[in-house]
Amino acid sequence: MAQKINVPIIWVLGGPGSGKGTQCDKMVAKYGLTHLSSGDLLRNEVSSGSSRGKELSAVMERGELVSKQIVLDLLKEAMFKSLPNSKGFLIDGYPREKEQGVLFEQQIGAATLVLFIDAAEETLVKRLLGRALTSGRADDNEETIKKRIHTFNSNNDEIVNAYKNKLKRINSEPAPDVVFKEIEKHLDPIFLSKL
Ligand code: UP5
Ligand code: MG
Repeated sequence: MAQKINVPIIWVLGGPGSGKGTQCDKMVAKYGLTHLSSGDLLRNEVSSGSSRGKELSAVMERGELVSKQIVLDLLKEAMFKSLPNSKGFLIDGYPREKEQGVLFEQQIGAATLVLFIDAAEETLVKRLLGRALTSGRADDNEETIKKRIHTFNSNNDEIVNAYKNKLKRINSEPAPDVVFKEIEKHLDPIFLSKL
């Protein structure tokens, strides 16, 4: 790939319902970053009605992971499209397995920082069941939530271990504004230090 990403790339990891999207919205508001949610990119593909979208929706409703190359291609396309105007990227919900991280860094660029938004399993379930009342997401039901958590638990330790040098664990049990204060400690030095 000829083009290079010359702005910071932040991966935002965390279990389903941990608050990745909530915290990314806050980071966008404060730092003006480009937020790309892997799940949203996949849901857009599903709502396009394409035949690929139909396959994706079945996998997502089982709480499993879609093929690595599909997610990577969607991310790559979205990143290079917004690159001319971007101060930095928030890659939300990615990587979800170690190999996805390896491919991303080979094909797109190195992650500057990895944020792990962390909350207990009971908290994840409670939040997602709350969100289910209004989200309209096909995977916000008790059975799929269990499977999503299982998929997350099967892969996350390996990712945390592989990226421990640049990973910051953020306790996501408190209220969103309190969680964000923790995140600011890591992002201010990257984005507000050009004095
Ligand atoms: N909430 C948030 N923070 C709170 C706080 N601190 N205190 C109290 N409440 C809080 O938050 C969830 C709910 O909790 C909201 O109601 C919020 O108000 C409240 P949200 O910010 O939406 O959490 P988030 O972590 O973004 O949860 P999400 O459901 O989006 O996480 P998932 O990881 O499950 O979903 P995603 O969209 O990333 O992926 C969906 C599916 O896509 C996957 O299951 C998988 O099938 C597929 N996928 C792949 O296959 N490969 C990929 O690479 C990516 C996705
Ligand atoms: Mg989300």
